[in-house]
Amino acid sequence: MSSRLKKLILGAAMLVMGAVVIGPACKKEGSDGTAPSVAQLMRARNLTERDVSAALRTYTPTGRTDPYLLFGSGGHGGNLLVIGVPSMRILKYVAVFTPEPWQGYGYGDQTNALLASGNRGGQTQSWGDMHHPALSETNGSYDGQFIFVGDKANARVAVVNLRDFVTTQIVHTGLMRSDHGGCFVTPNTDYIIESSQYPMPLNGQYSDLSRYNEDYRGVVVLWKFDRQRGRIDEAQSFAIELPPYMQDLADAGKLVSDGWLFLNSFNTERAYGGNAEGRPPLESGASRNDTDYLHVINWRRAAEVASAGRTETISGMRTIRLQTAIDEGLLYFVPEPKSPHGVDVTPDGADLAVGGKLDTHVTVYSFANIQRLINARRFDGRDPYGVPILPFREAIRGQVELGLGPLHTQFDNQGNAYTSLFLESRVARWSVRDLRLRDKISVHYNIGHLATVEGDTVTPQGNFLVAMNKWSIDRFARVGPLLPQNFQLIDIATPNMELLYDLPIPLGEPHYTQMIRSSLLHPIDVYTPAGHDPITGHHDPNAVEGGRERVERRADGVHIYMTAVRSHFTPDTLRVREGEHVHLHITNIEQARDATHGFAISEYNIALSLEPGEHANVDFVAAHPGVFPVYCTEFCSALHLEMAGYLLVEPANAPAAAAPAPAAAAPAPAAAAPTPAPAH
Ligand code: CUK
Ligand code: CUA
Repeated sequence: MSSRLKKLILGAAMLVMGAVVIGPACKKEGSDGTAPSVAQLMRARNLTERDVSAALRTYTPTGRTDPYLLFGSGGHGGNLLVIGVPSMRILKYVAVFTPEPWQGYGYGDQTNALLASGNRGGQTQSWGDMHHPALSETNGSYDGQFIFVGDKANARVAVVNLRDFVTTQIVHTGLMRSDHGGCFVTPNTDYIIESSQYPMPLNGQYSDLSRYNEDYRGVVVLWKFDRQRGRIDEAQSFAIELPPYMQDLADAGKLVSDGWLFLNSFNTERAYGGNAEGRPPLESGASRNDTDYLHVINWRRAAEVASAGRTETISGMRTIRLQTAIDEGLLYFVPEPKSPHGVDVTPDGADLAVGGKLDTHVTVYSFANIQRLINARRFDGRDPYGVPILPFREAIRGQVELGLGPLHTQFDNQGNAYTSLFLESRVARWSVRDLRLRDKISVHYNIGHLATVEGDTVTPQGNFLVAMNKWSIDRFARVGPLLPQNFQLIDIATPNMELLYDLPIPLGEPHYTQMIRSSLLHPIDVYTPAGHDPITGHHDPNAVEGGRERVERRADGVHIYMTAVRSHFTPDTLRVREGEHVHLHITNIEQARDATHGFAISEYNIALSLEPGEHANVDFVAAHPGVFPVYCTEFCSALHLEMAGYLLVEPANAPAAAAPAPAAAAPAPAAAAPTPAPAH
């Protein structure tokens, strides 16, 4: 038993014993004005000693913070979850693919352009299906600087800067319209990897399904990350064409396997449905073969091949054609058992664990064996596209029988692996070295991914595991037919895994999460100096200093330079004419922690969140004449309700005499020069 647990149980036992001693003295529980004892509470709430012990392991008194943060995909909610562990308190939803009014994301300022950069096919994409977050890594360990997230629905990757937990970039390529194997990063975050899920013609053009084998393709994209700039460099990114299997989850090699990446696939049958056209439905068509192919890809060599120019530009992306990938020895296949799902590289980089949804085993491949077979060119034939296939028996180190529906695997610092069993609704713990099942714990219900602390890095931390369960059925009070998912916190530092806490997740369906020590993150509290644009990461050229507020009419419309500070906007009367193009430049000049102001204009669908020191630029056309209240949406001070004003949109046909003198609109000296951008 760990000493941590002993202390906890001892603590709980003392509380309980104390309660038992004091208990009888207190006749009417709590009725004499004293707080009920622990024993009384346990009786009243029908709690066992085990429940109390679980509570003591998660309860976090006010003012104390969590040692771990869980970054969870928000599924088709499109945004990123940040949850403290072990308290399981939800700390933040970071807006990424979906407009989010609290953060003013997509409601008028420069975030509109950011969201619009994720539009595809000339179509506004106002949601995403976020599956896999990937924290940036240095030498295979999380470094707490960035997190990348993938959108399965529209094949997009977004960059979130963990300096301020703000989305700064969204990229996509015409090579794919859905992704799944991604994001994940190479051990120094040189590349963020994204692979397609549902094959399609890489040029994005129409081709009938009857031409599936010839025209449809999978693809893996290596997005080059420029850590200095905190941005993906699209020009330095490249792709590798793959056969039209359904590429699935993926992981990057590390330490001994650094330089390689591994993608699962299913549907090597190349079924494509058509159940009303005399063909088998996709689900049965794709499950006929006993094995599918694990893709083994030499990404470091691929990067050399791409820089040497052995690529073709397709849909605007440098692409290594399938034949080139085969000729250059970049791509190999190894069979993997029926309907594989997760592939997870062990912390030492030596082995890969693959779960087969329709198999009871996790198959453990040896990277050394794979290399030996590649170097000896020991192939068991080739797939229909000429990709060499390595012999299964010689590539694996062994198989562990775990139970029904193994999906994903994580690791701890004691040599254990933890695999989710979807069909069985359990987590299995097994020893990586001897491939032996140690124990299992039930979860509720239908677990998908699971996360241990830094459990996919070279430095896993152990202690806690979070099971991400798809169904919650009877775990929570009834709220109608659409139920939340259930994140369950499990203590893995105990001899037997113990379930501690259920957290309902009432938005989207989370898939993967990653858990990191909070101490590795160093986010800022305010933007200093004031006038910062969180998306560019720079001082905004339109930033406004106190006393320099002004109104300028230019060829492109009216520019109103404003400040926000407790408890007023300056100017607070915004006078414009109907049809005028309005540019608001608003700086929250506060430098106090948590001194956020909102900025909303009725009817114009404008809602900003201005964090201390943040600058926002808003563009809109004053299409509707009238009187529109403008107010702060954050209860920022005792005079918050007074932090308001008016947008006056004067009708176009109003007599000229009604136009106000400029001085009335601009309290700052009219001659004030634009604020120079201070050195940053
Ligand atoms: S997938 Cu959802 S449970 Cu997209 Cu990682 Cu396995
Ligand atoms: Cu500012 Cu309320």
